[in-house]
Amino acid sequence: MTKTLAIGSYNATDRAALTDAFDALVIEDPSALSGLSDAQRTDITAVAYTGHHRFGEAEMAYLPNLRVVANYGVGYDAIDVKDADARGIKVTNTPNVLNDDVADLAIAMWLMQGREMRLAEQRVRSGAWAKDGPAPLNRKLSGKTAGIMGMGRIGRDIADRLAAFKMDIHYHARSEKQTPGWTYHADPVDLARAVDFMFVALVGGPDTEKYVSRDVIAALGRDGVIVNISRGSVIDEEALLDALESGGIAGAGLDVFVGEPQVNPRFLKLENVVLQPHQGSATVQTRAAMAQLQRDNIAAHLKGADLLTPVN
Ligand code: 8YV
Repeated sequence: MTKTLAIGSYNATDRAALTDAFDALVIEDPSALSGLSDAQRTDITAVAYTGHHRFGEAEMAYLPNLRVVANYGVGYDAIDVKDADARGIKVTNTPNVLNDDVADLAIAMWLMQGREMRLAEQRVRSGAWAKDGPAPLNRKLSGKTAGIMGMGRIGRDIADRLAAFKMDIHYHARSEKQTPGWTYHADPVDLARAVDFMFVALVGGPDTEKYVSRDVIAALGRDGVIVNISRGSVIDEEALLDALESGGIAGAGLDVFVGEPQVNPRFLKLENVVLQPHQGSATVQTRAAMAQLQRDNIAAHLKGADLLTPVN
């Protein structure tokens, strides 16, 4: 019997790597735990987890000898770490290997929305450019003021990219960080008030639910653009939609949504939003690196060695 259970929807390459390396049992989502035999469940000591279904006490209770949950992704908000702690279960994630891709997409969405490239491309494709002339002028982006909400590894990589656009960089985090002269704001509303564009790079989970609140969105103002590459849950989505519909802010670039992959249909009617299908880390190279790091954590556990990237 195998000690490793893979839970979630893996691509063929990653699924084969898990079964080749660990003879892993694979189930599509945690609801299939109840279908495992007693012998299968008691043999499992490691879970390779991917996806956004909740994995907490109820799911852990099916696996009495579980010792490690190795998450595929840097965000592990689907996994209840408090429940894991209570059972002496370690949780690992896949930090750093995806920073560049996620930061690149944040900048791409900012440029696409800020320079209204989606509407401009429609003007070319529809023939309106030839028929009605050039698109209306849009606004200069370089040299303005950018705010990073959450100065972790990805937030820092976004800020480093923005420095190349000659931006005045401000940020909010739980505490002030060592930075090359960026302006710290202890309060998220103060940050929003001070910047033209806001990049949301917060850790998902209960502590950051709607952290980008209606007040934060209002403080960003009518010319503001919000870019979110973290989790849909960190923004008050109803407040964001109200502001986008009313002109309370100019636009947004969103790679993550509450209830994804189902997206609030109000977003689909908006012309001032760039919508992406949670593809921040979705390149061949980065997903391979994430999968390898997930497997390396499981291999370390099975050998009794130190885990590479524990979060608890
Ligand atoms: C992946 C992510 O889309 O790393 C994360 O937290 O959100 C992305 O890299 C996701 O984890 C894959 O399930």
